Amino acid sequence: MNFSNAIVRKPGINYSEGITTSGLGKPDITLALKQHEVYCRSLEKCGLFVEKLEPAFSFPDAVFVEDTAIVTENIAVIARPGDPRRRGEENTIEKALKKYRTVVRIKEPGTVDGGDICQTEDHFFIGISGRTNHEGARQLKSILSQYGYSASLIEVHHTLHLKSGFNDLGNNRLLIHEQFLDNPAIKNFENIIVPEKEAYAANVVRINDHLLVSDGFPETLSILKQLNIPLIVLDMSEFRKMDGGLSCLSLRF
Ligand code: CIR
Repeated sequence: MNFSNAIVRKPGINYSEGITTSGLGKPDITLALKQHEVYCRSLEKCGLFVEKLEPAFSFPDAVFVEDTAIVTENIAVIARPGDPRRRGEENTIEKALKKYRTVVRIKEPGTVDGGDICQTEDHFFIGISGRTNHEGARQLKSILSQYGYSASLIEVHHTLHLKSGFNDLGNNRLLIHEQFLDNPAIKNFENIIVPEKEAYAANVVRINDHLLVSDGFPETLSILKQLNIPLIVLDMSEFRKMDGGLSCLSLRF
């Protein structure tokens, strides 16, 4: 998969009022803005044109744009956030995506968060989680199949989203939490397991020739160094405080 564009959204001044279970304390907005800026520059380094949306002040979690849509080569699917506090964010992203793709929507009673969707080439893994329900997954699978993509469902029990613990590394490799290892849907992949104490580090983002990796997880870093993919290591401290990871800060297509 080759990407040329990204959409991101700057964190707003009320960013710390978003949803969190992390127990890591209140994020520092000045530092979050700096980390976001470095993140955007890294996307540019990977060859992407980065469109930066202004904060959406009614939605403190709106910086996590990944959750609002699933963008493929031919179609953008506007998600329907699983947490009612985030519902409405998807409308603000629809406007931005319409410039690039035809858009279709996930409809009630379906719910889908983009963080539950992991693409590997022409296949999509759809996490069934506290945010994405079976009806949302059914609708998404049906839309994707009309555009030539296959999909399989993966139950997510221990994390917020599928991609909190399950990510594509390219070349038929996945970086996963151990909980997913026995899943028959991934038996044909080379599965690299993230050490339990570094669980957060499983959320990596493959962009063209690079891999974005979170700073502060030395065991995972040394595993990833062996893959011979140029790594970009980023400090994510202020996004982790709000349960966010590297992938959720952008839509890439
Ligand atoms: C939420 O709970 O929805 C946000 N505070 C974090 C969303 C993180 N999104 C992602 O990992 N894709």
